[in-house]
Amino acid sequence: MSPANAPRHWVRSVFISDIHLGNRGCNAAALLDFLRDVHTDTLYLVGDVIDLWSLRKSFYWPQEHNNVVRTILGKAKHGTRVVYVPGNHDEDLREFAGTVFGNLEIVRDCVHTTARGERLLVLHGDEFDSVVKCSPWLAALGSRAYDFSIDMNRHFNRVRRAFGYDYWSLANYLKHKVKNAVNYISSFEQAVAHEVKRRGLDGAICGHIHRAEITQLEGVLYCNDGDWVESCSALVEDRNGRLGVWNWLEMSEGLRLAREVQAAREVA
Ligand SMILES: [Mn+2]
Repeated sequence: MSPANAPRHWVRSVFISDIHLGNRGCNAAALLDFLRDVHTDTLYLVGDVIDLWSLRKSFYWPQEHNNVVRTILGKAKHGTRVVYVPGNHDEDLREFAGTVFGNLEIVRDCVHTTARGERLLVLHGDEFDSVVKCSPWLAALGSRAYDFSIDMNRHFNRVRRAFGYDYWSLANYLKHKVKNAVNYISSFEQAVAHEVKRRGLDGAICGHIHRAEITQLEGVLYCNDGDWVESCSALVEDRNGRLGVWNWLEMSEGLRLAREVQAAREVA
């Protein structure tokens, strides 16, 4: 017999990103429900966990957002390895890459090895904004132009920030240019695939564009763990190394219905 509040899912790894704590759009309630229901050996926070840009504009920090932080730290305290890969909205934390606090470590990016032995690059994805902006002519120029453009993007955004401009955000751009979204998403995916091949890995797991997906392209695995603003999705690796996108709003609704059916059977 397990207690009623025990996690219902025991998995090997969980990847979540684009939580945007401190922003009114964050769906903290759904994330808390997910975190309580899922036990994982390793929890990867794949960037934009805390929305520092939004906090700087107007301070917003309700109790639920605090509870998310406390729940994650609580998991770390109880044995979950937590790996934090900062994104562009929590870019300030990139300075602390290499820091380890008990079970919590901050890294710029890292390689996750699945139970099946696939080596996957874990990174937020804003690194590719410049490539996506410049595509398709960049793709024609080839590999070195890609790498150069990624480097330039980092400097470009540092200068923009110094002058008080917002970071150019691919996710926001896509929302306002829905017509071209398909082209932009595919050039983002291509840029990720390029980086995976450059590093000699099997695939990548990223966030940033708020669109959960698992797909194979150019011979590598592309995974995106979605977001907790709209889709409320996570990328989950089960005990056997199988990866899946969990859409928590659908799953938790499904669980609730299953419990109701079970309860009705018990009454009948
Ligand atoms: Mn981002």
